[in-house]
Amino acid sequence: PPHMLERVVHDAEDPALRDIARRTLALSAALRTERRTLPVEPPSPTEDFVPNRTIADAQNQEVLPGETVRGEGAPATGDTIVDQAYDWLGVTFDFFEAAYRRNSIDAAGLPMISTVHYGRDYDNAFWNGDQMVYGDGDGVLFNAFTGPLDVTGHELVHGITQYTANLEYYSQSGALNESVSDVFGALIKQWHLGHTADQADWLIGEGLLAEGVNGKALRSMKEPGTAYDDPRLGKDPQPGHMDDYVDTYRDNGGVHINSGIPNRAFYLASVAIGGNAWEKAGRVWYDTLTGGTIKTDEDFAGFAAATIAVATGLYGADAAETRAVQQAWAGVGVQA
Ligand code: ASN
Ligand code: ZN
Repeated sequence: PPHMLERVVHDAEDPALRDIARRTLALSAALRTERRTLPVEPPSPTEDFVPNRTIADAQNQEVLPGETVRGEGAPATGDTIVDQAYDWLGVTFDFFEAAYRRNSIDAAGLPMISTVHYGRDYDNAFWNGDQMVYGDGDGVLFNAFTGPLDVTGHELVHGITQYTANLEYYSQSGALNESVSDVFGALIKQWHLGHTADQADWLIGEGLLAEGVNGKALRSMKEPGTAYDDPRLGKDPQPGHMDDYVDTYRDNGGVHINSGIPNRAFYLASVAIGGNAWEKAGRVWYDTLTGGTIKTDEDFAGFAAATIAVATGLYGADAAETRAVQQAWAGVGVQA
């Protein structure tokens, strides 16, 4: 014990013995310091994740991936479509690192590939299982699909879903697949703009509709069904409540239609919780998507129950956050 060594240091006749005691005391003091400082050291590495982007040009053909025109770290090309695709992939990558410490699509730094100038007057963007693809739009109904940040976010999140919950792209699980792409697409935009849930517009694809089209965006998470109403496009077909659920064989069983219901549930939970939506509601949805507890053919009720279980684990059963998630699902008519 130290107090005995202390006595030896002061009282021992033999100078060699005093010296040994002094050194033993010094060593044990050093060890006590070590033991005290070890647990406060950060438990996990804090290395920065590094994106790996490739932008390819299909040169108005429907070919994939096309010619590589910009790789990671390469300077801007001067083609605003190419450079926009590159920049929005960077913001999307940074969002997942900053908000959820996820390293790219597969959480292991998967290279991100986007093909632009796909087809001629091509009015869509998609994830094909391996990469993102963007049309230039026809300029009459749609502008270029590389324009809105949340469209890039939406397509990349199809990749994240593929590597995690792998929600089947049909019926309710397909609408959930569509919805989580909209949820994180919206959150990426909110994070980039520094908008709280209250400040956000909750629109998907704002700026995508060409001039002269009667509408404000592709979808509205706040008010599904109100994004556009144009003679050429028709009216936004999204419901925001189970009472208006659309039973159809089209669109893989209405995956882009009934996604309005879980979209609105996320919006309701976010505004009820308040603050930055990516922090709490987003964390609940992210952990639900990636946590391995939902089935590939999960329905709305099962997904809702999973979000409530995640919120309960994060915040507690009686927490305001958990009640907000429960009430959000009840608000769109989903019985969890
Ligand atoms: N833009 C659509 C989507 O990402 C394309 C599609 O339906 N495959 O869902
Ligand atoms: Zn989609």
